[in-house]
Amino acid sequence: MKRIVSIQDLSCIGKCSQSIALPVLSAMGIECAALPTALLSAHTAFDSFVSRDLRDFFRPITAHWRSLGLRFDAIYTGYLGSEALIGLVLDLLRDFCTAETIVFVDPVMGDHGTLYAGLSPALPEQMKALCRYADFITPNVTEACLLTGLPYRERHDEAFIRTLSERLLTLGAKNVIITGVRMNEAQMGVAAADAEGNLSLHMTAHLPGVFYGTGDLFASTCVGALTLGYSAADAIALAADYVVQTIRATTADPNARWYGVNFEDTLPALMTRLHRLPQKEETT
Ligand code: PXL
Repeated sequence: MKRIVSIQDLSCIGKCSQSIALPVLSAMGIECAALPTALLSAHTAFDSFVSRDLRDFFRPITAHWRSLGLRFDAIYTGYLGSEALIGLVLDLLRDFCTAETIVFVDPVMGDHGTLYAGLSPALPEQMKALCRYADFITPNVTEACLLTGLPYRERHDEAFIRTLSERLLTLGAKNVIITGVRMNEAQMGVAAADAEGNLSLHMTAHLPGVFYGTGDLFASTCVGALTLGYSAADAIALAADYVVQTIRATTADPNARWYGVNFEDTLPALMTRLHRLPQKEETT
Protein backbone atom coordinates (compact mmCIF):
# COMPACT_ATOMS: atom_id res chain seq x y z
CA MET A 1 0.00 0.00 0.00
CA LYS A 2 1.27 3.47 -0.83
CA ARG A 3 2.08 5.80 2.06
CA ILE A 4 1.99 9.61 2.10
CA VAL A 5 3.11 11.90 4.90
CA SER A 6 0.78 14.89 5.19
CA ILE A 7 2.37 17.87 6.92
CA GLN A 8 -0.15 20.53 7.93
CA ASP A 9 -2.28 21.66 10.87
CA LEU A 10 -5.16 19.86 12.47
CA SER A 11 -8.14 22.20 12.78
CA CYS A 12 -10.73 20.49 15.01
CA ILE A 13 -13.59 22.32 13.30
CA GLY A 14 -13.42 23.61 9.76
CA LYS A 15 -12.83 20.65 7.44
CA CYS A 16 -9.43 21.59 6.08
CA SER A 17 -5.80 20.42 6.20
CA GLN A 18 -5.44 17.07 8.03
CA SER A 19 -9.19 16.57 8.47
CA ILE A 20 -9.44 16.46 4.67
CA ALA A 21 -6.12 14.73 3.88
CA LEU A 22 -6.74 11.80 6.22
CA PRO A 23 -10.20 10.73 5.01
CA VAL A 24 -9.55 11.48 1.33
CA LEU A 25 -6.26 9.58 1.15
CA SER A 26 -7.68 6.67 3.17
CA ALA A 27 -10.65 6.50 0.79
CA MET A 28 -8.18 6.40 -2.09
CA GLY A 29 -6.53 3.33 -0.56
CA ILE A 30 -3.43 5.16 0.61
CA GLU A 31 -1.98 5.16 4.12
CA CYS A 32 -1.80 8.73 5.39
CA ALA A 33 0.79 9.49 8.06
CA ALA A 34 -0.49 12.78 9.44
CA LEU A 35 2.15 15.04 10.95
CA PRO A 36 0.15 17.82 12.64
CA THR A 37 2.11 21.06 12.82
CA ALA A 38 -0.41 22.92 14.98
CA LEU A 39 -3.70 22.22 16.69
CA LEU A 40 -6.47 24.78 16.24
CA SER A 41 -9.95 24.74 17.78
CA ALA A 42 -11.20 25.92 14.35
CA HIS A 43 -9.62 27.23 11.16
CA THR A 44 -8.60 30.85 10.88
CA ALA A 45 -11.70 32.01 8.99
CA PHE A 46 -13.57 31.83 12.32
CA ASP A 47 -13.73 35.14 14.20
CA SER A 48 -11.68 33.63 16.99
CA PHE A 49 -9.97 30.34 17.78
CA VAL A 50 -7.41 28.91 20.17
CA SER A 51 -4.32 27.21 18.85
CA ARG A 52 -1.24 25.36 19.99
CA ASP A 53 1.94 25.32 17.96
CA LEU A 54 3.27 21.74 17.72
CA ARG A 55 6.58 22.71 16.13
CA ASP A 56 8.58 21.41 19.11
CA PHE A 57 7.21 17.96 18.46
CA PHE A 58 8.19 17.86 14.78
CA ARG A 59 11.77 16.60 15.22
CA PRO A 60 10.95 13.95 17.87
CA ILE A 61 8.30 12.53 15.51
CA THR A 62 10.59 12.42 12.48
CA ALA A 63 13.48 11.02 14.58
CA HIS A 64 11.20 8.16 15.67
CA TRP A 65 10.15 7.54 12.06
CA ARG A 66 13.80 7.46 11.01
CA SER A 67 14.56 4.89 13.71
CA LEU A 68 11.74 2.75 12.27
CA GLY A 69 13.22 3.05 8.78
CA LEU A 70 9.95 4.44 7.44
CA ARG A 71 9.70 5.50 3.80
CA PHE A 72 7.06 7.59 2.07
CA ASP A 73 5.90 7.44 -1.52
CA ALA A 74 4.99 11.12 -1.32
CA ILE A 75 5.68 14.02 1.00
CA TYR A 76 2.74 16.44 0.99
CA THR A 77 2.79 19.83 2.68
CA GLY A 78 -0.17 22.17 3.13
CA TYR A 79 -0.85 25.06 5.52
CA LEU A 80 2.37 25.60 7.47
CA GLY A 81 1.59 28.91 9.12
CA SER A 82 5.10 29.95 10.11
CA GLU A 83 8.49 30.47 8.51
CA ALA A 84 10.20 28.32 11.17
CA LEU A 85 8.17 25.28 10.13
CA ILE A 86 9.49 25.52 6.60
CA GLY A 87 13.02 24.95 7.89
CA LEU A 88 11.82 21.80 9.66
CA VAL A 89 10.14 20.56 6.48
CA LEU A 90 13.37 21.13 4.52
CA ASP A 91 15.17 18.93 7.09
CA LEU A 92 12.49 16.26 6.67
CA LEU A 93 13.00 16.33 2.89
CA ARG A 94 16.72 15.75 3.39
CA ASP A 95 16.01 12.79 5.70
CA PHE A 96 13.22 11.06 3.79
CA CYS A 97 13.46 11.93 0.09
CA THR A 98 14.60 9.31 -2.37
CA ALA A 99 14.70 9.55 -6.15
CA GLU A 100 11.18 8.03 -6.24
CA THR A 101 9.53 10.25 -3.62
CA ILE A 102 6.94 12.68 -4.94
CA VAL A 103 7.38 16.04 -3.23
CA PHE A 104 4.04 17.85 -3.39
CA VAL A 105 3.89 21.37 -1.98
CA ASP A 106 0.59 23.17 -1.64
CA PRO A 107 1.84 26.64 -0.64
CA VAL A 108 -1.28 27.50 1.38
CA MET A 109 -1.04 31.20 2.27
CA GLY A 110 -4.14 33.06 1.15
CA ASP A 111 -7.07 33.58 -1.16
CA HIS A 112 -8.95 36.37 -2.93
CA GLY A 113 -5.76 38.46 -3.15
CA THR A 114 -4.83 38.46 0.54
CA LEU A 115 -2.87 36.41 3.07
CA TYR A 116 -4.90 34.31 5.52
CA ALA A 117 -5.44 35.96 8.92
CA GLY A 118 -2.42 35.73 11.19
CA LEU A 119 0.15 34.83 8.53
CA SER A 120 3.34 36.85 8.27
CA PRO A 121 4.05 38.83 5.06
CA ALA A 122 7.50 37.19 5.21
CA LEU A 123 5.99 33.71 4.68
CA PRO A 124 5.96 33.79 0.83
CA GLU A 125 9.71 34.39 0.74
CA GLN A 126 10.34 31.28 2.86
CA MET A 127 7.79 29.27 0.93
CA LYS A 128 9.85 29.87 -2.22
CA ALA A 129 12.69 27.87 -0.61
CA LEU A 130 10.36 24.90 -0.21
CA CYS A 131 8.95 25.17 -3.75
CA ARG A 132 12.48 24.71 -5.05
CA TYR A 133 12.45 21.03 -4.02
CA ALA A 134 8.94 20.25 -5.22
CA ASP A 135 7.91 17.92 -8.01
CA PHE A 136 4.51 19.65 -7.90
CA ILE A 137 3.31 22.94 -6.44
CA THR A 138 -0.39 23.81 -6.35
CA PRO A 139 -0.82 27.52 -5.56
CA ASN A 140 -4.11 29.26 -6.17
CA VAL A 141 -3.83 32.54 -8.10
CA THR A 142 -3.38 34.56 -4.89
CA GLU A 143 -0.53 32.33 -3.72
CA ALA A 144 1.01 32.30 -7.20
CA CYS A 145 1.06 36.12 -7.12
CA LEU A 146 2.54 36.16 -3.60
CA LEU A 147 5.29 33.80 -4.75
CA THR A 148 6.12 35.69 -7.95
CA GLY A 149 5.45 39.30 -7.00
CA LEU A 150 2.95 39.73 -9.85
CA PRO A 151 -0.04 41.92 -8.93
CA TYR A 152 -3.18 39.91 -8.07
CA ARG A 153 -6.02 39.88 -10.59
CA GLU A 154 -9.57 38.54 -10.35
CA ARG A 155 -9.74 37.77 -14.08
CA HIS A 156 -7.09 36.01 -16.11
CA ASP A 157 -6.12 35.48 -19.71
CA GLU A 158 -3.69 33.03 -21.23
CA ALA A 159 -0.82 35.55 -21.31
CA PHE A 160 -1.19 36.23 -17.57
CA ILE A 161 -1.33 32.51 -16.69
CA ARG A 162 1.66 31.79 -18.92
CA THR A 163 3.74 34.53 -17.25
CA LEU A 164 2.64 33.38 -13.79
CA SER A 165 3.57 29.75 -14.49
CA GLU A 166 6.89 30.66 -16.10
CA ARG A 167 7.83 32.72 -13.05
CA LEU A 168 6.75 29.91 -10.71
CA LEU A 169 8.85 27.41 -12.64
CA THR A 170 11.91 29.60 -12.06
CA LEU A 171 11.50 28.85 -8.33
CA GLY A 172 12.65 25.32 -9.18
CA ALA A 173 9.48 23.23 -8.98
CA LYS A 174 9.24 20.66 -11.78
CA ASN A 175 5.49 21.08 -12.32
CA VAL A 176 3.25 24.01 -11.53
CA ILE A 177 -0.50 23.58 -11.04
CA ILE A 178 -2.39 26.85 -10.57
CA THR A 179 -5.92 26.56 -9.20
CA GLY A 180 -8.75 29.08 -9.32
CA VAL A 181 -8.03 30.32 -12.86
CA ARG A 182 -10.91 32.50 -14.13
CA MET A 183 -10.98 33.13 -17.87
CA ASN A 184 -14.68 33.90 -18.10
CA GLU A 185 -17.87 34.22 -16.05
CA ALA A 186 -19.06 30.64 -16.38
CA GLN A 187 -15.87 28.70 -15.77
CA MET A 188 -13.15 28.11 -13.24
CA GLY A 189 -10.03 26.17 -14.09
CA VAL A 190 -6.72 24.64 -13.23
CA ALA A 191 -3.59 25.44 -15.29
CA ALA A 192 -0.70 22.99 -15.45
CA ALA A 193 2.78 23.92 -16.67
CA ASP A 194 6.03 21.99 -16.81
CA ALA A 195 9.67 22.82 -17.45
CA GLU A 196 9.36 21.71 -21.10
CA GLY A 197 7.11 24.70 -21.74
CA ASN A 198 3.82 22.76 -21.91
CA LEU A 199 0.81 24.63 -20.58
CA SER A 200 -2.64 23.08 -20.35
CA LEU A 201 -5.95 24.10 -18.83
CA HIS A 202 -8.63 21.95 -17.25
CA MET A 203 -11.84 23.97 -17.04
CA THR A 204 -14.84 23.20 -14.84
CA ALA A 205 -18.06 25.03 -14.03
CA HIS A 206 -17.72 28.11 -11.84
CA LEU A 207 -20.15 27.86 -8.94
CA PRO A 208 -20.71 31.14 -7.07
CA GLY A 209 -19.97 31.30 -3.35
CA VAL A 210 -17.08 30.95 -0.92
CA PHE A 211 -16.17 27.35 -0.11
CA TYR A 212 -13.51 26.80 2.53
CA GLY A 213 -11.18 23.83 2.25
CA THR A 214 -11.62 23.24 -1.47
CA GLY A 215 -7.92 23.92 -2.11
CA ASP A 216 -7.07 21.22 0.44
CA LEU A 217 -9.59 18.87 -1.15
CA PHE A 218 -8.02 19.44 -4.57
CA ALA A 219 -4.45 18.98 -3.28
CA SER A 220 -5.21 15.83 -1.26
CA THR A 221 -7.00 14.18 -4.18
CA CYS A 222 -4.32 15.24 -6.65
CA VAL A 223 -1.35 14.00 -4.58
CA GLY A 224 -3.25 10.77 -3.93
CA ALA A 225 -3.85 10.19 -7.64
CA LEU A 226 -0.24 11.01 -8.56
CA THR A 227 0.97 8.58 -5.91
CA LEU A 228 -1.27 5.87 -7.35
CA GLY A 229 0.42 6.39 -10.70
CA TYR A 230 -2.01 8.72 -12.50
CA SER A 231 -0.50 11.10 -15.05
CA ALA A 232 -0.50 14.77 -14.01
CA ALA A 233 -3.34 15.52 -16.46
CA ASP A 234 -5.50 12.66 -15.13
CA ALA A 235 -4.76 13.54 -11.49
CA ILE A 236 -5.73 17.17 -12.10
CA ALA A 237 -8.95 16.19 -13.88
CA LEU A 238 -9.93 13.73 -11.13
CA ALA A 239 -9.25 16.27 -8.37
CA ALA A 240 -10.85 19.28 -10.10
CA ASP A 241 -13.99 17.35 -11.06
CA TYR A 242 -14.26 15.93 -7.53
CA VAL A 243 -14.09 19.44 -6.04
CA VAL A 244 -16.86 20.68 -8.35
CA GLN A 245 -19.03 17.66 -7.54
CA THR A 246 -18.49 18.36 -3.83
CA ILE A 247 -19.38 22.04 -4.15
CA ARG A 248 -22.58 21.02 -5.97
CA ALA A 249 -23.44 18.61 -3.14
CA THR A 250 -22.77 21.35 -0.61
CA THR A 251 -24.94 23.96 -2.34
CA ALA A 252 -27.74 21.39 -2.67
CA ASP A 253 -27.77 20.88 1.11
CA PRO A 254 -29.92 23.56 2.81
CA ASN A 255 -28.17 22.75 6.11
CA ALA A 256 -24.63 22.95 4.74
CA ARG A 257 -22.16 24.49 7.15
CA TRP A 258 -20.47 27.72 6.11
CA TYR A 259 -17.01 26.64 7.22
CA GLY A 260 -16.48 23.56 5.04
CA VAL A 261 -17.78 21.48 2.15
CA ASN A 262 -19.77 18.21 2.21
CA PHE A 263 -16.94 16.01 0.99
CA GLU A 264 -18.22 13.23 3.24
CA ASP A 265 -21.22 12.94 0.88
CA THR A 266 -19.07 12.62 -2.24
CA LEU A 267 -16.24 10.35 -1.06
CA PRO A 268 -18.06 7.20 -2.24
CA ALA A 269 -18.29 8.69 -5.74
CA LEU A 270 -14.56 9.47 -5.68
CA MET A 271 -13.84 5.88 -4.73
CA THR A 272 -16.03 4.63 -7.58
CA ARG A 273 -14.30 6.90 -10.06
CA LEU A 274 -10.86 5.87 -8.98
CA HIS A 275 -9.30 3.39 -11.34
CA ARG A 276 -6.69 1.67 -9.27
CA LEU A 277 -3.53 1.22 -11.31
CA PRO A 278 -1.18 -1.65 -10.54
CA GLN A 279 0.71 -0.75 -7.37
CA LYS A 280 4.43 -0.24 -7.74
CA GLU A 281 7.01 -1.56 -5.24
CA GLU A 282 5.99 -1.71 -1.59
CA THR A 283 7.49 0.71 0.91
CA THR A 284 8.64 -0.59 4.30
O1 PXL B 1 -7.79 25.55 3.94
C1 PXL B 1 -6.62 26.23 4.21
C2 PXL B 1 -6.38 26.40 5.69
C3 PXL B 1 -5.71 25.43 6.38
N1 PXL B 1 -5.48 25.52 7.70
C4 PXL B 1 -5.91 26.58 8.39
C5 PXL B 1 -6.60 27.60 7.75
C6 PXL B 1 -6.84 27.51 6.37
C7 PXL B 1 -7.57 28.57 5.67
O2 PXL B 1 -8.14 29.46 6.22
O3 PXL B 1 -7.03 28.63 8.46
C8 PXL B 1 -5.64 26.66 9.86
